[in-house]
Order: sequence, then structure tokens, then C-alpha cells
Amino acid sequence: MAKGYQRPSTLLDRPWHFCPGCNHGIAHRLVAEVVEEMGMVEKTVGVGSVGCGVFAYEYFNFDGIGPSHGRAPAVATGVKRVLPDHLVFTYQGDGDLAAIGTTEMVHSAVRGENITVIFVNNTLYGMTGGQMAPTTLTGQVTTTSPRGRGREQGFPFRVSEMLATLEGAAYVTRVALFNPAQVVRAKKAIRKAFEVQMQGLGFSLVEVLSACPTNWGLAPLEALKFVEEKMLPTYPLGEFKVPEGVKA
Ligand SMILES: Cc1ncc(C[n+]2csc(CCOP(=O)(O)OP(=O)(O)O)c2C)c(N)n1
Repeated sequence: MAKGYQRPSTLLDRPWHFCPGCNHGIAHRLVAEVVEEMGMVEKTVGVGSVGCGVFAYEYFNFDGIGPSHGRAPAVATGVKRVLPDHLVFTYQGDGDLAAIGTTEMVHSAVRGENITVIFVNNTLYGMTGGQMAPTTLTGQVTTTSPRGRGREQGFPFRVSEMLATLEGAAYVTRVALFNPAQVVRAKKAIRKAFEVQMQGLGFSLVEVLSACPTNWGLAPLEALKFVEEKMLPTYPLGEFKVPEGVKA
């Protein structure tokens, strides 16, 4: 029988450590497929994060670095400046990128560093037990906002909208993975971000809305519905910035 799909050579053949229904595995696969399709296997450096994506280097079959919490864009900056012909990306959760790592993320965009950030937003700190993050939705219950995020805990941080205001940011988009059509769109966005980088157009970021069934206390299918019904009103999908000359 003909195989309709096979694992890209850029993903190693080992079981995920992710919880059932977690979207990190899909995000990993999309990145791996794009690297393979662009023929960049020998010239890619992935810079990981601290969080559920911490074992990225265990799965990707290309070079990788494990930086300290939130510092991935600073590390990627150094790598890209030394190896400008390489594809350099970070892979970060919202706790890593939008809390402890806010400075590195914002200032690499301000400087217009020619790197790509894959930003996996699941609205909380997944790895450490579901604590509130800056991206937690208003009213959302987490282990550290048991009555729901209220006025005292501030408001959801719209990273993509903010970055789109910066001159150094070339391509900024938000995608999701709650159904197959969205997964196809997410892959196209990752490809576009990587192409923007290889054309030297500046900083690119793909925000990926991602389900966390374990910490949301939902079954995997309910968690996909949560992304569509609860996350989209706060985090609308779309391209917030596209460089001139690149098709939107
Ligand atoms: C310096 C430091 N502070 C705090 C922690 C604890 N810690 C580990 S992962 C994490 C947050 C992870 O959340 P996120 O980045 O959203 O990724 P997710 O696990 O949800 O994919 C935190 C606070 C740490 N490891 N190091």
C-alpha cells in the first residue's frame, strides 16, 4: 500500500514525552517538515526553551541549543550573526517568551535580528503545573488564579499585536492547530517566516495557539474547542505584519 505520509528525516524516531492531546508535537512536526522541504537540514540551528518544549533537541534531527529560561532570542542572535547563511529559530512557550524572556524577545525584534521565533501560546506555564502566565485569558482558572484571572492579575498580553508595531519586525503572524485546515495554514506561516529570514528581511515570529488539555482540565477534543471558542476572541488569527514585496 502506498504511504500517504511519513515522518520527515528531520524528526528522530522516538516517542514524544508530551501529554495526550498536547499540540507541541504538531508544532514540532511542522517545523521539521519545513526545514526538510527547504533543504536546510545541514544548515539549521534550533534554539529551545525551558518549558514543555525543553526536549526539542531530543526530537529534531538537526543542530540545537538549550539556553536558559527565556534567553533563546539572545542566543539565536549570536548564532545567526556568526552563521548568517544558517536558518536559526527559537521555539518558546508563552511563559518562557512572554514572562521571564520578554526583554530578549522584544529587543531582538527592536534590533531587527534576522531570526525566527516559534511562539507556542497555551495560556499558561504547562511544564510546572499550569500556573498563570501573562497570556492567561481574562477569567481563566489556573493553579495560581483559582477564582479566574481578574483585574488584580492584569490583562492578556497580545505579543503579536505589540511586535507588529516595531520597525525591526518583518513578519508577525498568529496561527492555530485546532483543525486540519488550521494546521496547513500554520505550516505555510512557518515556511513564510523561514523564507523571510533567509531573504534577510528581519525578525519574524509565528505565534501558534496551542491546546494544553492536562492543565486546562479538558479532554483533548474539548481542548481544541477551547482554543477555537475561548482563545480566538482574545487572540485573533491573521498576519499582523508582512514585509513589502512578500505576498500576504
Ligand atoms: C530561572 C527559572 N525560573 C523558573 C523556572 C521554572 N519554570 C520551568 S518551565 C516554566 C514555564 C514554562 O511555561 P511555558 O514557557 O509557557 O511553556 P509550556 O510548558 O507551557 O509549554 C517555568 C516558570 C526555571 N526552570 N528556571
